Order: sequence, then structure tokens, then C-alpha cells
Amino acid sequence: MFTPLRRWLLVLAAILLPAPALAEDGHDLWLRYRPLAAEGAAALPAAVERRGDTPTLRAAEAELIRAFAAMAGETQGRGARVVLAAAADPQVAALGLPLGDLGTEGYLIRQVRLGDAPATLVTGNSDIGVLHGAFALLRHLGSGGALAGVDLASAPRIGLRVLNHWDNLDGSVERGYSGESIWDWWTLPEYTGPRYTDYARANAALGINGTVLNNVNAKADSLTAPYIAKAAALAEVFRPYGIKVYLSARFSAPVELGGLDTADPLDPQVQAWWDAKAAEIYRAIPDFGGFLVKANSEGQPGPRDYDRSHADGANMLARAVAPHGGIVMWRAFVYADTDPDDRGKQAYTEFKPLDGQFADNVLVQVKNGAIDFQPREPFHPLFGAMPQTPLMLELQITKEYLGFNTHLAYLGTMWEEVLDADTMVRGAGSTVARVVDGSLEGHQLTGIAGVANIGADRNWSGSTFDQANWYAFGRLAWDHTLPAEAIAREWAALTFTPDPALTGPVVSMMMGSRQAVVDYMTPLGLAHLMGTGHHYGPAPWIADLARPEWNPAYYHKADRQGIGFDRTSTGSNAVAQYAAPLAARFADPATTPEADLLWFHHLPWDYRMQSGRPLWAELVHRYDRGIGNVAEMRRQWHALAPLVDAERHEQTAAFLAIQQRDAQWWRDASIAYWRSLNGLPMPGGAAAPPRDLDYYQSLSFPYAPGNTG
Ligand code: GCW
Repeated sequence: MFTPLRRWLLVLAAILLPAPALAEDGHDLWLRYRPLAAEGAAALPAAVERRGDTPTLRAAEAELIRAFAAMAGETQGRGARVVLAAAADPQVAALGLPLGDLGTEGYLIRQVRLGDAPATLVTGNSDIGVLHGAFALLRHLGSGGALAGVDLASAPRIGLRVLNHWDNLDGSVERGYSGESIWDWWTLPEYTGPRYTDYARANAALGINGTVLNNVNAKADSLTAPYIAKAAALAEVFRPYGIKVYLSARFSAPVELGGLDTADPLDPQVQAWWDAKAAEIYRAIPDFGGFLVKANSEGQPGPRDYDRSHADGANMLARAVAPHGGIVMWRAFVYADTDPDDRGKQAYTEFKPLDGQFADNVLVQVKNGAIDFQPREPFHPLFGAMPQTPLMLELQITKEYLGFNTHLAYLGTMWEEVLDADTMVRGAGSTVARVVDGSLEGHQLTGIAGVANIGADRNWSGSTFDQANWYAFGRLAWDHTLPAEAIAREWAALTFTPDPALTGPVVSMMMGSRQAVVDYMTPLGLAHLMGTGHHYGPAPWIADLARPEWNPAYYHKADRQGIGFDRTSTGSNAVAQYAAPLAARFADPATTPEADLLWFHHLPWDYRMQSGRPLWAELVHRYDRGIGNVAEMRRQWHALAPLVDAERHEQTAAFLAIQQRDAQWWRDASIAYWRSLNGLPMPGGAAAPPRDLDYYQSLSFPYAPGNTG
């Protein structure tokens, strides 16, 4: 094995070098619970007291005991006991605490005297509130907070905070870049190993309270008795953590499973089939959340097959789950190759007239932008346009269009941008966040969904930094007023160390990372220029796919004269779908934010930008800026080696190298293609692509992951 010399060197190294950080595989996520410094450890509570005996309170207690033991290390905590008790506990009730605004899921943590002895009380109006409080306390301590004087209270602003798994029954994950599905359908329902509990803990720690188990491109089989039993076994594991199970429903299931010759939503037999199916599911899963539906979109069946509206379809399912307290999340991601209109306009055209027609227990689930989870899109014009309908915001945590798991892109900033976007429908301040949290139109039923990036990889998300996107989704779903930067700092502290020498650079990397991707992939409002099918890497030249709106050329409309999609009145007039002040702003290139310029306008290559550069030079500048940012992230990460365990440091370093290579590829391939159209020389000082266009066009990736659709 080791030669004597090597052995001697190793011994010497062990003596001289500081102890290396323990190797970590990332499995612990934000529940790492590392030893605190002596002072903090000594201040940890000497005991945890649980007042009540429910599975949820027991889960909260177990989490605290596990965490405090790990945080204490060799030290014995001498702080006041922590008491876990819901508001109805007589001792808690006697304190008269301000719990009125906490709802059923919020928490309050405060130092009190309880039964005549000091205690750190973790309470809420329900056991779930207490559990959320326990996790909040651990987050507070893990990110450098002290127990002394702790005083925290928070309640979710949005009711349904749901992950959407695009997981298939064969174990593959559509747009998944972190291995196979975590649901092992084959060994369910008998085997529910620790991974499902860890999943529930990680989500409950963020306040996520729902999970749709199967892909929206659904198989009817998910609704058969064996699969209902499998879903029920998962629901059983998740229940103590306040997480409900939902299923994606295939609209044609009455035909495929029920033997009916129609799935027409107005047919009484079809309604009866769904009523019975819902009753069957609720017998197995009494707190089943309801259905998510992708209908008449990308080949999925739906009510339009029978000349019925989306409201007809949604309401039929809503009627089936209503007696059991269930809801329907009906997706607005709808466009058709038979519709020659701008794809970006179609969802609005289809859904806006249906406002007011949906049953009370239906939410319409709308993607953040009108096309499809691009690195940047203006907010979807449906937000604010359907005041009588609860609109659920759908975000994509998995990075289908942002470099999969090997590009570092923190999406907290993107989601903050969307949530803060002002629809102006009721004057200034009518933000997307206020549409979604129901405060703008007074809706009680509210929701937000994130397409999960979770898979069977040890680190769950395919990379350390992709865990931050799951984290940010959960934190924003709970409280959309949290700044993306604060969330990044919190995550970095929990994931690595609260030491500002680490969190400073990591947060700075994260905060600029999404814009870097925008810059090197699709700057200035360009969109959907990715490789066909798998969506990895550049392919702006593709123009021959059967459906026009699947071609990148459809989106950039570049030619010898100019580039960009004219969505003003001289083009598709999509601008008219926004409230008047915004429509006016977007109608004029001079008042359109440059970040969205080519989304709304087709402009000549020599259009003068705010920088004074012609559009062509600005475009090249943006590509180079993006690459520069990635290079800078690499430098920052390299310098952090002493503060990060080797395993996670090396993987991130390798992924950043991939990202830099890809960023260069995006730039070179894109520029080679634009030049083949515009015939322009490289702007002064910029390097020409090293290869000719044929080379970039020849690259193909038939086995790129996630392309299961
Ligand atoms: O972004 C596109 C994806 C499809 C996905 C679809 C959708 C689940 O490329 O893979 O299908 O959106 O959101 O329905």
C-alpha cells in the first residue's frame, strides 16, 4: 500500500496541517447540524420537553434532540429547556401570547416562564405550526443565531406550497438531472425506507406542505388501485410533517381505465367515474390533496378534445374531490400547433375569457413566463388578468433551460424578479406576489408550485448549488417578501458554515449567477434557443421542426437586417395582454427594459443601445460578460477551498469548469450563427469564434439526460 516514505509524509501532514473538513456528500442538505463553537454549544438547551403525544410533536422533538446533540459535540448544553407545545396547551394558553396571525401553520418562538421555570417555547396554533417552529429554531442556530433572547414568529403568506415531481412510473424523471426518481414505485407500498422521511424533513424544514408525486405528462396507471396504495404509503410517511400528497390526473383515464368510450367532462358517466375514483383515493388517503392536470397541451388529452372548455374539464374534477375537501390545480401551459398566433399569447387568449367560470376549489396554475421557464421572461400576462380565479404560480426548480445541474445558477433572484413584477392591473403595487398570495383580489385559496429538482442522487439535486434552488423555492413559497440575497446567505451558512469569509463570496457568486446564464445563453430578451428536445446547449439555427413554435428561429426571427420577436402592434401585439401602462411601456423600444428588449421588439443590428453600442456589439459584449462572470465564480470558488470539505469543493469546481466551457460554446456558436445572417465583422476587440458554424451545428447529444417526454 504505502511506501515507508509516503507513510511518513502522511504522518507529518497529519501533524502539521489543520484537520481537513470532514468529507461530505451533501445528503444532509440544510439539516447538517454541525458542532457549534464552545460558547454557542454551552448555551444549547439542557433538555427538550414535548407537551403532547402526536406523531408531529414527536417528529419535532426527534429533530431537536438529533440537532442539539450534533451541535453540542462534546459540550453539555446548559441553556433553558426548549418546550414544544401547541397553543391549546393550558400552560401556553395561560401566557396569552399573540398567536392570532399565525394561522394553522405558523409558529412563535419566545423565551418565557412556563410552569414557573424558564423555557424557550416553540408554539403554534397546531402541532404542524410547532414543527415548523422547531425547524425555524434550528435554522436560526445553524445560521449563526444565538438562543439568548430568541424571538421569532412567522406564518406562510401562501396556502399551498407544493412541489411538482415530473417523475415517471418507470423511475425516470422528465427534466431530471439528479438521477432516477426518489419514488421507488416497485418496492412501494411495502418498503418505505428512510429516504422518504428525510425528504419530508427537508421539505417541512422549509414549510413545503404538498407534493405531486407523478409527472404532469401522466399515465392513467397512477390512478389504479396498486398505485393508489403506493401513494398512500408515501402519504403515511409525510403526514406527520404536514405534507399532503397530490396526483397528476390523466384526463382520458375514464377511457383508458374505466372502459368508457368518452372522457367528455359533461357526460354524466364520466363525472360518475371520477366521483368514484376520487372516493376510492380518499378511502386510501383521507387527506389527499387533489389533482394537478396538464390538459390539451403538448399532446395530452383534455376537454378541448370534446369541444369543452378548460373550465368544464377542471370543474368536473373539482366536483369529484370537493366532498372530500380536495382541490384541482389546472395548468394554463397550453398552446397548439394549430393556432398560428404567437405561442406566448395563447394561454391568455384561452384562459382569460374563462375567468369566473371555475369552481371554488380550482386554482389555475400559471408558469412565471408566457413561453416556458426561460432564463429570463417577462412575467406571464395572465397574472392580474383573471381577478375572479385563484392563480397559482408555477416555477421550475430543475434547470431545464439553465444548464441542468452542471451550471451554477441561483434562481432566487429570478423568482424575486417575477414575484416583485408589477402587473399594474390595480395601479402601482399590484405585484405578481400579491396576485398569488390572494391579497390583491381577496382570494383565500392560494398556491405556488415548484417543479422539483430532486432525484435519487446522494445529494438529492445533482449538485450542491442546485440544493439552494429547492431551498429558495421553499423559503419564498412560505414568505415571498424574503430577499433572495438573505435566503442565499442563510442557505450558504447552513450548507457550509456561517463564517462570513465563506458566506460573503458564496452569496456574491450566487447573486450574479442567473444573470451570467442569461448573458451567455440568451441575452437582451432572446429566448428558447436551446438544443432540440433536451434543451442543452445552443442551437439557434434550428428551423425545420414540424411545429413552428418548437424552432429556435421562431423565437429570434433574426435575418440580415435585425433580430428579435416583434410583439408590438406591428407584430403579434402580445404587449396588449398587459395592463395599459405596461403595454405602452413595452410597445416602445426606448421604454422597454433592455433585459426584455428582443422579447418585445425586432430591431436592426445597428440599433443604438443605452451603452452607446450598436445592438450587435452589445450582444457580443453580453456574451463575453457572462463568460467573465463564470470565470470570476471559478476564482472565488477556488479561493474557498480551505473553508469547504474536499468532496463538495471538488465537484463544484469541476462543474464550474464545465460551465465555463459551455458558456464559451454558447457564445461562439451563437455568434457564428448570427454572423452567418448579418454578415457583420466582429465588434472591435472581440475574438471571432474559433470554429466555423458547421462545427457547432454538427454537435449532437442524443443521450442528454432528462429528455423523457
Ligand atoms: O418545459 C416544457 C418541457 C416539458 C414539460 C412541459 C410542461 C412536463 O420541455 O418537458 O412537460 O414544459 O411544462 O408541461
